Amino acid sequence: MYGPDATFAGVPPADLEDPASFASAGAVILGAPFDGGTSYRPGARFGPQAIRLTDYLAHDGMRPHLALGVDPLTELPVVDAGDVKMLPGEIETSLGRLEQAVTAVAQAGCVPVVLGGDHTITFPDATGVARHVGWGRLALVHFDAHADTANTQFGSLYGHGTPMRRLIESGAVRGERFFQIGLRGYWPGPEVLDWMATQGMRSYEMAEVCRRGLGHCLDEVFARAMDGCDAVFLSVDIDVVDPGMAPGTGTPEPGGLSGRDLLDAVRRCAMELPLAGVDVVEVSPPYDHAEVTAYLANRVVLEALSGMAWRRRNAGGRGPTTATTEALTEREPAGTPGGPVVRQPSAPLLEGRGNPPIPTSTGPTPLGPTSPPLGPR
Ligand SMILES: [Mn+2]
Repeated sequence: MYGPDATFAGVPPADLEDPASFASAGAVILGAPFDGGTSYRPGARFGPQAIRLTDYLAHDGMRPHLALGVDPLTELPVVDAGDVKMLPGEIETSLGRLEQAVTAVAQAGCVPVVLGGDHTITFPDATGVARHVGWGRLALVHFDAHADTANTQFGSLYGHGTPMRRLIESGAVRGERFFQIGLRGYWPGPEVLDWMATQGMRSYEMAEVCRRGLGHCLDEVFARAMDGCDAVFLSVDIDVVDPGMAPGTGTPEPGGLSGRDLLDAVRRCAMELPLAGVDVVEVSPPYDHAEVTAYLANRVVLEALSGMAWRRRNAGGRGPTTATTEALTEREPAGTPGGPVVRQPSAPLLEGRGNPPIPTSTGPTPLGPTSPPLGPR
């Protein structure tokens, strides 16, 4: 909607008006250029453009993932349906259009990956996916510095501080299958926390994440997420990362995850859970420096897509599994017999590529103490 009409990493374009253009895609990128729900700094309307364009690699529609050994853009495959038209100042019309777009993509059997936009958009995003997966059958994993569970924001039901409350109230997502990771700071107050507890939400504040370890918290989330649910929506607010590593955002809260933490966590979510929808929100380019935040968001999208492609490859085309990475790792060789090679992310990078064995000889080293002097100094 703003700026050049480019697709994410150069993947083929699709048209929401023409379902055939995305029918065979595994994931469809959608832009949600909306910041009418921000409570402080605006600018997230430029997020989709920045997430699509910020890259030092060619926009060639290929991104072979080193650790996972998949190219999600060609394997899933991924297409980009452009931006949904979201008008500044017309919040309900804008959210309605986005919900319609996400629903259409989900009902075509594709995973919508929505580039925000402020966090208001998760209400229509997860609602649209729940319409396809089943009302109350969609778990939600939410990375954020903020809970976004206020009842109203400046008196409005819609804004970036309220979407999680709207999703639980409507029943699209049940409170007890709503998992929040990375909360911190000075909001919300006791009344809202009481409401969250009543709904059965599980919210990991940063002090708990640091004490118990992010990996351990994720294990706990993964063990519960699929109980009574059929799929998961992943919502990533870039402000879950420390403002030192993600300064370009509207409501920065110091003391967050590292960029590395978030990329690993998103990858694990996509590898270990059957994702049915993703959004990456709150990138505000006017407040960014050296594109630090836009780069991170671009990579968050790629980690999610790569994890999904890995999961699909690991299942050997037999559909989603609910096994954990640990259980999957035990299955050696991984994948279906005769199926594609499945890389374990922590295996040595060049393993299995015909590299010669590491020499064990203890002969003289070329520059040891007995080597000739380098000459006059
Ligand atoms: Mn948020």
